[in-house]
Amino acid sequence: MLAVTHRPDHSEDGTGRPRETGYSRRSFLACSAAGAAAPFLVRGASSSPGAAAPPSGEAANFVVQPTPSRYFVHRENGSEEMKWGPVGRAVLDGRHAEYGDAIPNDRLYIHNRARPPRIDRRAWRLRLTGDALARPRSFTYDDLLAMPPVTLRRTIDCGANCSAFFPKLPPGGADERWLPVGYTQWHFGAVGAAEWTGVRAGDVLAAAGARSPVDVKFMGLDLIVNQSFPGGTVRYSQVVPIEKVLKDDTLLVYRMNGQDLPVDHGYPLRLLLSGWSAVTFVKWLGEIEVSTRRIPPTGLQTRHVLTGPAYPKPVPLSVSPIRSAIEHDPEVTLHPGDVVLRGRAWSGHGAIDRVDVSVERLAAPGRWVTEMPWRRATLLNTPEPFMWVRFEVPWRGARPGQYRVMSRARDRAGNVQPRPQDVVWNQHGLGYNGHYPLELIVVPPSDMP
Ligand SMILES: Nc1nc2c(c(=O)[nH]1)N[C@H]1C(S)=C(S)[C@@H](COP(=O)(O)O)O[C@H]1N2
Ligand SMILES: [Mo]
Repeated sequence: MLAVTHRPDHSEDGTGRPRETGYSRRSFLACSAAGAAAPFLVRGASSSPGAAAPPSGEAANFVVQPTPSRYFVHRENGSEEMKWGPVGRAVLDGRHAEYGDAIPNDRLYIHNRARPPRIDRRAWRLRLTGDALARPRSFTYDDLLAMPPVTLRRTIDCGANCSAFFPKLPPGGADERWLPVGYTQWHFGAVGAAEWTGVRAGDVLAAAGARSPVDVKFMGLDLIVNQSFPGGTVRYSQVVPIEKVLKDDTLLVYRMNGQDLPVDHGYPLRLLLSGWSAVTFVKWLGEIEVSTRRIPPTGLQTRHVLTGPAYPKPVPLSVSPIRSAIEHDPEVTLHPGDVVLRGRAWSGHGAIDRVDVSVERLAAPGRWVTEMPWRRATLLNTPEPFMWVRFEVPWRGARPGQYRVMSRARDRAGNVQPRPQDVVWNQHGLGYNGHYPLELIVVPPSDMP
């Protein structure tokens, strides 16, 4: 028997809110005060306009920008999931508009574990430190703007996207070691894509005179309250091997879809590692340590690993798995007749090669029968590496009923989304990429007045 009261020591649930210890007003204020003491911050996070400290007992809100419920599902504090319905709908806000390849800046999913630090970019500095640097130095925002800019179209996909679809326990049962960790239960929407502009990380390292670097540690300025770390707080950081850092498409990004990064997305500067899981895209960068030695992962990165009965030792999360999604919200109602199913597919291994879509019909409670066997979708634009591709498939003569729709993508490296029952379970719910069904309803238009 599993003791339900026991939880492993992972109080971090992916949102920065300790589960066991509670989130006291005092610890929130302590966090804000520490933030205000840092020289580059104008004010403590809690004093930002319209964001007073929460009344005691209530959780802090870690998201700054508005997240209207027609575009977002609130998953947890600091976890705002993108709704797929609007992405596929032609009419938005009464205007006739369509999403292009990119998700508009105010509609991209958000995954914050603390209130974003308030940063005055004139006072802000990016510090380059470490024993691999001949000329350790700081960069101003203008220093970075003066370097050659690079613009890339890239998907951004949370490692824990689709985590809600994992079985809560490993198939075949679990012992105490593998009790699941209560991270944010994302469905398909912890993903987006944008046009990112910034400078090459390699150019910045070169400007600081990097010699024989091995590992690079990217550190964010947000201060995360989490009682399972010494002092009860932790900074968001990621250690990345130099081979990845020096790739031409590894950027320090200051612009998203042609505009300054929004505060929630890392203003003024964030990391972009093409094809890697978005947990590595450190936001609100303040310091980069460049070392001639291996740097052990610290902080939350120690938990960004695949671990479970199928893993003899924990495997760090790096390359983002192949995934796809249909541009509908679950339970959405369609009308009978000819339907076009649209969606997007992406892979951290490279460009998408092919997508298939199938439809099943609920014939009796719990019994799904094939309505439309796997059918190859048309790709609506030329697949590019690390950028999602749009696809569509016709579903002719949809009859009233309850359905589930699945998409299954393949990339040019030959990776295919597995069947849900073949996805390898891991305790942190990372990397789920089975072709999971989206439930839809087809009903005739109502003739009620
Ligand atoms: N400093 C910092 N960087 C961070 C995070 C964070 O909490 N703090 N969250 C990470 C995670 S898990 C994801 S999925 C992405 C989310 O980026 P977005 O909010 O811009 O979509 O940022 C990553 N970078
Ligand atoms: Mo995430």
